[in-house]
Amino acid sequence: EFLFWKTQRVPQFGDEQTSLKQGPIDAKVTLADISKEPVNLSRNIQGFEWCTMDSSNDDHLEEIYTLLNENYVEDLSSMIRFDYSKEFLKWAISPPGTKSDWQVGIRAIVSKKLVAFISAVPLHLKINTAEVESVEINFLCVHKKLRSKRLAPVLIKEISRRVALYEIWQALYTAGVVLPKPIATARYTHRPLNWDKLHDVGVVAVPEGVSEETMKSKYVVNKKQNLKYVPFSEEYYEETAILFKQHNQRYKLQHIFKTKEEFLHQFLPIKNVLSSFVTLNDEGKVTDFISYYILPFNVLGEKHKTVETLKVAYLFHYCSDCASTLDNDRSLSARLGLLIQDMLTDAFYKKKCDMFNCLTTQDNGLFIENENFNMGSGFLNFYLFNYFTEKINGGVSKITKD
Ligand code: YNC
Ligand code: MG
Repeated sequence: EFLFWKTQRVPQFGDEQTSLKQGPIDAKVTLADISKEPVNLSRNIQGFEWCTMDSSNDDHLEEIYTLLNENYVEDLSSMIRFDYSKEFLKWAISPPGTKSDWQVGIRAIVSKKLVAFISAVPLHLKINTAEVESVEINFLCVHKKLRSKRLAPVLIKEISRRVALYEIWQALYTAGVVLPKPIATARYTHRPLNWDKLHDVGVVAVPEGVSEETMKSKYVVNKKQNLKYVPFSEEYYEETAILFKQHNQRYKLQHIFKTKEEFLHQFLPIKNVLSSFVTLNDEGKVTDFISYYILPFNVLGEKHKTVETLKVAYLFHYCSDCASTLDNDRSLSARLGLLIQDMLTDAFYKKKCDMFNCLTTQDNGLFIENENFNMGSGFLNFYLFNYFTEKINGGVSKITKD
């Protein structure tokens, strides 16, 4: 059990409470301890070599896209698989401060085919009251034909080494699988938008004794938005950043944005990737910010020849001036309800999304039931590398684009 993870600086299952409440698991490791040579690959596989990818190079981006498109995460029944678009990948793996050697690949030496990938991006985390300079690890992928050869541990060790060379010792990552040892666990919830199409593909079912018509009418999406929106743009940066900071104080695990450049990279709208809006009051002051990203899915298998892709919207970050005090759940709940309904409208009618997903993170518990989001079968576990903290139940506002 966990032969690899047992050797890593992560909290282990069964470890009893230590006197340490929060902090690095190993604070003594220094640059001098880090190898300047890449991790040995030939013990696991012959005929392959390390490479460094660059998502701003179109050929590299195409290769990463193809690897993930054919081999990345599938749902449990292998019915649908993520089809991250190239624009999405570029946005996700190259925020400001990205290092040129943090997009790591493995290639076949002869054919040069890319067969594995892992990436790191810089991340300022706030965990309770502590600010922790870290990275986020994502898009770990091994080609289906090279599974079970312990390449995942090799990729993880190599990215750890390349991150450590910049004297960064902490990381955040999320996974559907349970590993030692989650600091928080969230659940996916799903709000059908295009119910007919989802029903055709088989991702929504009709409960016994309920008619299809009843199901369809339950998920009708308002045509008209409740509030007035403008797309988020640079002119709203100052006000939105202040609101964002204020709202996020509610959460124990937060992604913080230290520069304007970082904030704009995350939140400026990108066609077919990210939608983001602010609402303004009569004086033109920003009162709310809300965003969602779009992920296409491939429908797998022979059965669904007519529908090949699904477009799924994922709620991303938001903030509201209703969250300025701590005992204001009722007003925040009402405002979030309006904001979410409006995002469903935008996602369905303007962006042609088929489903709207959100996690049970942030303040999402305030609207999930009212707005007809259904609990899904998928969970997302949050992990910290080389950092100990007590379990965070609720109060997560870090979103990991998976
Ligand atoms: C996973 N998702 O337990 P033990 S999420 C971490 N994250 O180790 P092998 C994972 N570890 O149990 P395969 C993992 N999945 O012996 C498996 N493992 O200790 C562990 N899928 O390795 C597993 N992408 O190579 C076991 O397994 C060991 O050939 C087995 O490859 C696994 O991006 C994988 O789901 C996931 O491509 C690559 O199945 C493959 O099966 C695959 O024999 C489809 O590995 C795509 C998929 C994962 C998405 C993600 C976050 C990754 C986080 C990695 C951990 C980062 C740690 C921090 C490093 C930086 C430090 C600093 C500072
Ligand atoms: Mg393997």
